[in-house]
Amino acid sequence: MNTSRSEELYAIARELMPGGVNSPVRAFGSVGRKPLFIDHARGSRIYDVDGNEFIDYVCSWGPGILGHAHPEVIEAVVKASFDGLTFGAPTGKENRLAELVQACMPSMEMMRLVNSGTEATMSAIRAARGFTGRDKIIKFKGCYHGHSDGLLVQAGSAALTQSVPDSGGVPASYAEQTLVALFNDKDSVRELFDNNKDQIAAIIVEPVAANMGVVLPDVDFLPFLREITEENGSLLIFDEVITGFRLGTGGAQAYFGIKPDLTTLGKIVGGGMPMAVYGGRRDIMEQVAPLGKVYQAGTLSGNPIATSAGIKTIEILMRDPEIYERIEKNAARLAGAFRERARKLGIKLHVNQIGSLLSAFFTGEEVRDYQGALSSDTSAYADYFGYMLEHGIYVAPSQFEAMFVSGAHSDEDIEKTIRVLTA
Ligand code: KE4
Repeated sequence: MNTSRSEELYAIARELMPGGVNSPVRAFGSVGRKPLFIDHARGSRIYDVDGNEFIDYVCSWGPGILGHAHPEVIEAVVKASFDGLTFGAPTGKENRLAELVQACMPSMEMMRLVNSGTEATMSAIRAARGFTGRDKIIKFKGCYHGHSDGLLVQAGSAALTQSVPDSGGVPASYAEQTLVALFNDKDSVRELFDNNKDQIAAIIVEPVAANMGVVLPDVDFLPFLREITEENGSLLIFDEVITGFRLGTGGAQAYFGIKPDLTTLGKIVGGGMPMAVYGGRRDIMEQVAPLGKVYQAGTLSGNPIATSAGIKTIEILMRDPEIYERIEKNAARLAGAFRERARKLGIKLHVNQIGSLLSAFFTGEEVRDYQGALSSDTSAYADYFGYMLEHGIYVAPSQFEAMFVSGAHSDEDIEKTIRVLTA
């Protein structure tokens, strides 16, 4: 496969940006290859600068549930652009987006629009601390909530592959306020509450972990988190940056029937534009400036272009709920193809799939927690990545990311992918 133009651009990029990228996972470091530079994308396809075409299962890490450059979303963005890109003042579009989010997730009684998932989780935690007057938070090893200082502790996603789960530059005094439990391990959570009585402001959790690869919650895990936070006067924050509008328009909170105190959204809510949301109980959000003492602000928050993309995306998902049945069916077909591959090639694979999210772990162990995910053979994953790329299929360049199926993936795309997987 010719990648000469990507290599030229990469050489230039490395002089300009750390690792030649604007987000570490894009550097293809954990799959031992040079990154592909993308020229354009449409529907289920992505095209690199050398003209190579791929079926895309990264979907920009989740936003692309409708596929790339959906005509209605592009039209909404172009139309809004002619009216100005940003005003730094309120617009009716922010009301419309917030109303749509609230209609889909009634726990979002009041919310604030921001520009990234990192901003949303950072701000949600500040609101939780401001509301409870407590400093400590609990996160889970291998879960990733963006790169704010206090959350870069035992983080997932590319932090996991860079073997710097604890990032440089984060003062120990910040990290000390972040307690780390184990996903699906109730005792590890109980122990932290027992040893930090009345000091824990909140638990923040990905209700389906997707940054150590996709790891599903045990059936009683989320109800347990809901109960133990209520018992201890702490808040439960669902980080639904990935699961929000992914597991249905109601996200994981509807899927599992758990009402969190606060929720963070990103990715799909902005339809591919820089847009994220944090919100939840009114009594908590009323602590946020200018109403309350918890300060948070943003020049481009709720800007008319990102809100236009998010509004249109959510309207399409609400108008067309059969999308969810289709992408879940296709994800299940791909999960079956991975299992068939394991049988045919006699390799160890453990596949987790929920809705249109899935991960194939190169391990013989069941993957229901961080340790299980880490038991994966990342060099086998790298070989798989290269094999798929050579066959025109673009999957995550890391074992510890999710595979995303979009509404634009056709039966032909799925059948081709199955053929390649089971060849
Ligand atoms: P952003 O700041 O990247 O918009 O969102 C941070 C974030 C928060 N919460 C969850 C559950 C997330 O998955 C993320 C970001 N996800 C990663 C990929 N797993 C983004 C890709 C990247 O870092 O380049």
